[in-house]
Amino acid sequence: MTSLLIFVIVALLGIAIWQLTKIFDLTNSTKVYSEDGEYKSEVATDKDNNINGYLLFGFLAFIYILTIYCCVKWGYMPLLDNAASEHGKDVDNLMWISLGLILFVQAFTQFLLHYFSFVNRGRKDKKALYFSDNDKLEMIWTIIPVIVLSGLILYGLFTWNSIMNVKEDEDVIYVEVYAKQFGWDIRYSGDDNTLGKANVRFIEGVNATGVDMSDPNAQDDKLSKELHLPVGKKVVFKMRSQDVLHSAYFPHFRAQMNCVPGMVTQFAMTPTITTEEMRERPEIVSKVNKINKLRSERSVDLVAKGEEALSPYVFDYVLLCNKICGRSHYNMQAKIVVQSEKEFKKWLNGLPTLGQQVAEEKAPKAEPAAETPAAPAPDAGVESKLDTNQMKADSTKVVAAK
Ligand SMILES: [Cu+2]
Repeated sequence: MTSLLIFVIVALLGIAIWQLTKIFDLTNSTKVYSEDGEYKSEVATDKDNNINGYLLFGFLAFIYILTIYCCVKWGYMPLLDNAASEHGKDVDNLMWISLGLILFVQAFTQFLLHYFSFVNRGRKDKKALYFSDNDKLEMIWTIIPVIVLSGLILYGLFTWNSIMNVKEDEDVIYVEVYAKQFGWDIRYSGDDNTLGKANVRFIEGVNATGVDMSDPNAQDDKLSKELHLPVGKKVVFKMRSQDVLHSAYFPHFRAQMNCVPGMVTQFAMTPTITTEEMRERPEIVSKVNKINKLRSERSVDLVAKGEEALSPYVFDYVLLCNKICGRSHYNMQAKIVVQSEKEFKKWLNGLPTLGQQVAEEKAPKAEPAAETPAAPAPDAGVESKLDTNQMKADSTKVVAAK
């Protein structure tokens, strides 16, 4: 790779020097003599201009063909037509409209650029017209983009507002998404549908998200490593971060919100397709088959090397981190399960409440141990230790969920 790069650089340098000497020749004198002393003009003739004019059209055709080829070859995006949330369709529409507009403007302006360059190519009897400005033209190319862009921005703004607006009387459930290097903790608000207050100072043992256990609303809160959601029900996510800036990204639901240390951010959405339904969609089935074909090919090599074969891939919604937050950022993910409300309730009822978990942890053991240090969170490695400054900064702010 390095030798190829060096070769390319040397070749480009050579071309640059060759072009420079040509320019130098031109500026020295317009009369250039060939080796046998014959006069050779370096000024472009009508024939040269015609050739360049047609080459321009050739280049325009190349751009068009390349664009069409790319759209056909890579334009099929099964996941872009399968938004799994109510507002997802609006986001996708916005995306398609923007893409369509960009494609049209690109095709049209490129045509204008090449067409006028061709029509006004150099000719012996033609003299270039000089003019410093043209008000009419400038009005046209200012007003049209202003109208189009304003339309796009307003459309985006209204879409955003309708997504972000949660009415007071709406029937919603509150779920906390807690980010830390490098994993997610999910907290459900329990029967009272109210998340207990929380602060990073209260993190201890099973209380991995720092819930203030003196808050009555906190007792029935429930912690989980997986994010389960009932289909067709609006969920209001309250996002917090323990350490650095993270971003909760739900790609299949077209949702993303930053998790900022020291404050609570919010995003609301309604999942519309259960995990099971999504797995049965033909687009997803073919995608999964493709992945598994690659995996089985890869497994043959692995087995030959005496290693374990890869397990088959099954589609699942994922929650990812979309801010580069440290060394293991790439692996900061959690499984999302969208299920019927009945299944969801059954799953949620099976979880112990935080009040129970904390009481259990604090219950006197058979052997009274000397002061037990706080157990690290299940997935906390060296990375997850807060530095003292961060700790201080966080504890000065009262971080209250909801
Ligand atoms: Cu992260």
